[in-house]
Amino acid sequence: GPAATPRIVLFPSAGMGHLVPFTRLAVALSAGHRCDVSLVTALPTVSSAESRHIAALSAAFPAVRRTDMDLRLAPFDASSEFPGADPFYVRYEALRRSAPLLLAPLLAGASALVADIALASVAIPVARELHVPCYVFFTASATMLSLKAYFPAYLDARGAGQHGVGDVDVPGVYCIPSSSVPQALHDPDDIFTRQFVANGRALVAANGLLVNAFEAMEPEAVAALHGGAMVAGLPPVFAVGPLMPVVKLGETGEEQGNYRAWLDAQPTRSVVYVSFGSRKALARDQIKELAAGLEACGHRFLWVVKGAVVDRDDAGELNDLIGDDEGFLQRVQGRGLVTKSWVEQDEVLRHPAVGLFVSHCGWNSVTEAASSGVPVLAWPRFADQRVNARVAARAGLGVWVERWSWEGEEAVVTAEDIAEQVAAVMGDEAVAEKAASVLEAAARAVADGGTSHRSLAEFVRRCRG
Ligand code: BUP
Repeated sequence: GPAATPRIVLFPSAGMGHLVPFTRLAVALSAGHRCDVSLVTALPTVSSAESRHIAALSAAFPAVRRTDMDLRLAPFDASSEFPGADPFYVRYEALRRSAPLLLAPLLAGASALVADIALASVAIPVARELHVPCYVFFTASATMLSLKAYFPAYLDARGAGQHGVGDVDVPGVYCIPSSSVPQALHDPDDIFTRQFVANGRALVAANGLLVNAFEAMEPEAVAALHGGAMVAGLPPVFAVGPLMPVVKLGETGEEQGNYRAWLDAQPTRSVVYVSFGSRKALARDQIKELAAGLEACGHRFLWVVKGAVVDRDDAGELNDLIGDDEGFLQRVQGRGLVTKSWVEQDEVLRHPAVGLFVSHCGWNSVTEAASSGVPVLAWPRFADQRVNARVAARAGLGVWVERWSWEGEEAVVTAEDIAEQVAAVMGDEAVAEKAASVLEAAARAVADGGTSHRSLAEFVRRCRG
């Protein structure tokens, strides 16, 4: 008879950068591979974008069941313990400490747990106790997964008494310069570093690792992860990306949707789309230079500006946010559209009017650029983004101006510099052609018989047991 339907429990951490790829995975497993899928939703969510995204998922794909995890039932209140820390990292910590209590009841009857990388070291032992196989889903690049897996060995080899993080030569992948190592990792006591190292050490205890990446874009990293030379005892790695967008948040405010009509009215590949992701705001003086740079570059642009780390806190006026005391918005009216609302980024990137993506290189953004063939002008800001920017540039998905500063470095990137780089990349036909070839490779990977499609099928086969 037909093989049993695997029951897969997905356990994301916080932030759109994690939730979005988890919902894509949920739909790929449920609609694409006929698994019985439930998504653990820790409530209340940190941002309102997350709660809207979860609601939209339920409406569009009721077959993906929601299993709510009420964090108010956990005895641990992380916010008081880490005053001033990034609210998303604080939530990871709350989830990590609550998991032993709150996760176990959700695993009854499960064939497998797929836990977010940020929760790996706590989820694996909970699942093991219940004899449920535990897979870890890495929501960033395969190159970054290599760093995560190798980093504990790097620390151990460095020896006691040595401090600071230098260049990290990940065997078989690349020597990550100290300046591209996520800022937080230079501080061993940082909340992010502690989680990063604990989760990195735990990877060998997982039943397998899924990564939202594909072989053709990161051949060295995928090969090294498979090869065993980088970290002894690493479980099987399934490169299943780029996972395809499936859920739209839906209309929310009056600003929402305006950009669609505007984009429709613009010529083919004439618009520069600018966004730095969902979880950090640029410094005010940098926002000002960016505004002046976009004005000076001469091209049309759609710019999503963020004024706060968590969207619920972002009540300011657009004019104040961009420090617009000199009529910038009036001057660029018609040529530039500036919004602080959520846009459907994937839809924007697939729009024929868009010709360039000025991006912070959050990994989801890179995968969306890859699967829409839009070249990236990479301007990484923090965490894994310089590693991702290098991946994008090496794969031919665009250009990374390596001297541009990131968070914690003093230098403000000037308007002239921004205008010059944007104009140069917009005018470079070779860049556009290479990005189009990355799109072809991405499409091949996820098509029937492609490397990523086969990896996901193999993962499902293992879940069937
Ligand atoms: Br902002 C914004 N619309 O307006 P990343 C983001 N997104 O669809 P991040 C929108 O959120 P981490 C908007 O398409 C992507 O899927 C975007 O994830 C979508 O960056 C996601 O690109 C953002 O990985 O998260 O938000 O900095 O740091 O966890 O990678």
